[in-house]
Amino acid sequence: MNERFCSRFYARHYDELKRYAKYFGGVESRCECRTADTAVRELRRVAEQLGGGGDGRFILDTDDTLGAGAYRIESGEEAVTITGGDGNGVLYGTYRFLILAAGGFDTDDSGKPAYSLRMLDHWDNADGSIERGYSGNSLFFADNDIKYDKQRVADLAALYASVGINAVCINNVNVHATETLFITEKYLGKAAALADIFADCGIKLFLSVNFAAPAEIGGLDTADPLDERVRKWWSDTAAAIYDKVPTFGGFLVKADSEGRPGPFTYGRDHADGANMLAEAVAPFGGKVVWRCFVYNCRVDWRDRSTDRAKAAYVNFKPLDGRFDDNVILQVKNGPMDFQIREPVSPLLGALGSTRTAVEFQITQEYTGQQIDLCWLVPMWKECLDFNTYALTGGSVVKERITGAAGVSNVGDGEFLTGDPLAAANLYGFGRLIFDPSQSAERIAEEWVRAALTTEPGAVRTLTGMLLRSREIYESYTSPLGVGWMVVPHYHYGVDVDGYEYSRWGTYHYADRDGIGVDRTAATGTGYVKQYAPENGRFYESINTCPDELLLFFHHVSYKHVLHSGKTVIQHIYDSHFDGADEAEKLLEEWRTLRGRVPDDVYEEALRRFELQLANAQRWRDVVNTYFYRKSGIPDEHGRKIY
Ligand code: GCV
Repeated sequence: MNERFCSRFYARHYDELKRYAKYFGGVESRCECRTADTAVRELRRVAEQLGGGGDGRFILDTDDTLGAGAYRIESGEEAVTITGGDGNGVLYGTYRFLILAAGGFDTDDSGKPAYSLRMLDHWDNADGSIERGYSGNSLFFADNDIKYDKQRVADLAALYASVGINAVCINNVNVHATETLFITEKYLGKAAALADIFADCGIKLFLSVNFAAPAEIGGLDTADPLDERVRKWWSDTAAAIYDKVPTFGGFLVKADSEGRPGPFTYGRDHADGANMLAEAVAPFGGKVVWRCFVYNCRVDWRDRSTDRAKAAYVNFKPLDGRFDDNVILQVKNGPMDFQIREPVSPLLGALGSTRTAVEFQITQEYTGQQIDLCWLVPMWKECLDFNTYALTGGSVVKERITGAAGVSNVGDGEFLTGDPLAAANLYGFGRLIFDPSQSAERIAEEWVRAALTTEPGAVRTLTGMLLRSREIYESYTSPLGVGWMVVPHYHYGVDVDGYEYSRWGTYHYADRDGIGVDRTAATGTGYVKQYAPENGRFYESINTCPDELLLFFHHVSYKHVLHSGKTVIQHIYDSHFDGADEAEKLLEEWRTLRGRVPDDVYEEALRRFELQLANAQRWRDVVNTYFYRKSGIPDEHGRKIY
């Protein structure tokens, strides 16, 4: 039997779906498009899985007044009618019905995507490895080639569509030699076949491109974006791509970043670079998603005036308004690099005349690597709900962006997301960017019920674990927003000084008296000036800066008293003791779920909760010992510090 309904991602027992069996007698589609056809096939497959249906049926229809991607689900005695604003809406509505039904929710629902770009970025390499991947190897590549299991990719596309994703970039933004060739004749046929699988689910395929491709593979002596030969090369390349892949979405670009080539080499700026590519894909309706993760990764740690946090704003703010309409700037949620706690990037409030997408990292590079439980939706929500005060009215991040991209956390391992519970991050990302007004609680509960269990006690336990997990992870890792303190390059596990004397610009500046980075306008790097005054003033003053970001913005004494009433040093001790205790509680709670969630999920996650506890205890002991030795201040409660 052909299992689908997104394979094993959602309910595997189909118990709740059986309550709707009467509708699975047939599907009447009044739409003529491939995504609606996918919906028909999906419903038939579920019918088969349920062992047939009753006299009722599904009616699939479109009503373009609803808008692109929108859907409405209405149940009657005889039929469930799923109406989409277009074919994608029909498919989204179909999956929404199945998810809500599997989770035991009311299935009458409607929705409309908040953004036109809802993207997943894969950092997959042609050799099959995945940069910052914790779930096995690539689902798209192996042996320096585009090679994949058709069924698994089709399952993945269905899963992505089930949460409304409409764009996927399949290769790493760090484009190596083989991937540079993906835009050439040799690979385009294979890329086209992949794009076709995604197109069945309304998803456009993007490729990350190497900015220096005209010189590296095009036979030119330059990749200067203002050189006519270079522009022609990209235009011809785009035409060849669209000839083979008519549904192609466009290019994703990491330029002048961490060793990647870019327009700076030729004395040009990022608007010159992005617009050149935009012009090449524009005739075909393509887009250029251009990353703002541009910073100097070769700084001298002795130079206290440089500040990596300032880089994206410095590089892109002056270019506001110069980008073509089909360029979307992709801005990481924070100014540094996907740490567990960062302020919202000031660039997200600063680009009034440029299309912008926020970039979140679903793969848990710095947030537990799919070993430690860390559900990221609450963190992403904070970013989307942040008022930038950049304009009067409409200044909240979620109202200013035209899309969002997430760095995907999937791979070819037994569980698509490594840790089966990390699937909640993938689900949460899709749902949140489809409709950012939803609460984290609701999203967590939906995933738990659709994916694992509808037993009320277990749902409460699991939802609670997800909702607490980000703060637990934060409490035993680096304190009060200062970030890093991880094992260099690998980024899992504690190494307080791992990056302290390196070139990456990621410092905590701890000495015997205090810790933190002074980013104030008065005495520090001046980073706070990148915010609108309402936010800048708030962060500038040690009296109003929120505790959780204090060390991001200020260098303070260990004896500084937080709003919580604790000193900084006591907070460090307490949060690390508490964090390790909480990690132990997560393990204990998980143990109560034996036999109440699928066995394989239970065993796999159990192993990870045990590793998480060991990790949290090590962080606790290393961080507490480090700061005790630095400060010489004992723990008020006399607990064991080494
Ligand atoms: C794809 C961080 C990661 C890199 C990643 C980079 C980026 O620095 O450690 O692996 O490269 O971000 O977002 O480009």
